[in-house]
Amino acid sequence: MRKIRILKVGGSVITDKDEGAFEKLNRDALKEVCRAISESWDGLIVVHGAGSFGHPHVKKYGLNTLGASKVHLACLRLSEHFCSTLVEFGVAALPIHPMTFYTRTSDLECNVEYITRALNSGFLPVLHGDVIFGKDGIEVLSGDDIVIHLAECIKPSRIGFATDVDGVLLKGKVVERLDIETVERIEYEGREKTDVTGGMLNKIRKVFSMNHRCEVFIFRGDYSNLKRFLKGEKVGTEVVL
Ligand code: IP8
Repeated sequence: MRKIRILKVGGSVITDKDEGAFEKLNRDALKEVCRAISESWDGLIVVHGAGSFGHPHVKKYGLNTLGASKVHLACLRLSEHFCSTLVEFGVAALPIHPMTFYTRTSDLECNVEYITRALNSGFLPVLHGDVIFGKDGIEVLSGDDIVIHLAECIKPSRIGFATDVDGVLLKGKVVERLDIETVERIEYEGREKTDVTGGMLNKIRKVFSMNHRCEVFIFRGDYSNLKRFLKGEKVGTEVVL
């Protein structure tokens, strides 16, 4: 059976997320990401974050219907940038927008069959962080949650999280193999004493909560690291499940 891989490209890789940035694309980084993907995308699913095309909008507009509309449209603009850059590199990118694809009643629900069909037809499915109809109204669905959900349904052989740091850092050094004991130590020592940020800790917790077992890597999303991940090599921090 063909091996499936899921790659999450953090919003901080392809957009400028600095304080005050509003819909600022990091065009050069996006091109490098798409160039790496174009060289090995068989059985690949891409999920990208919203970066400065989503988070500042939620803050500014809120999540009432008009706010959600504006947030969703900004997410669509980033998806359009991502997918059209992939197409420029010869990749048959198929944008899938969570607002019209996912809902949450108690759990997340979507038509997973559609994604496997897209893969089997030779498309590269591209999903992204978005707003969705949730349990009690509109809610934000992060790209990380999409990755975990798809992993449980589609059972990939490896998952990569391309971020703006070299991996999980402890005392300034990249942790090569991150097991649950190390995570518990980080939590025990308190994250103010480590350089593991709240966002990273959250991501790690989500990965460890997954039932599906596969290779998971967290690494800086530059061209050479992405190539290594897509070639099946070890890169950055390996999360040992
Ligand atoms: O950047 C967040 O997705 P993420 C989506 O993957 C919105 O966390 C709308 C802020």
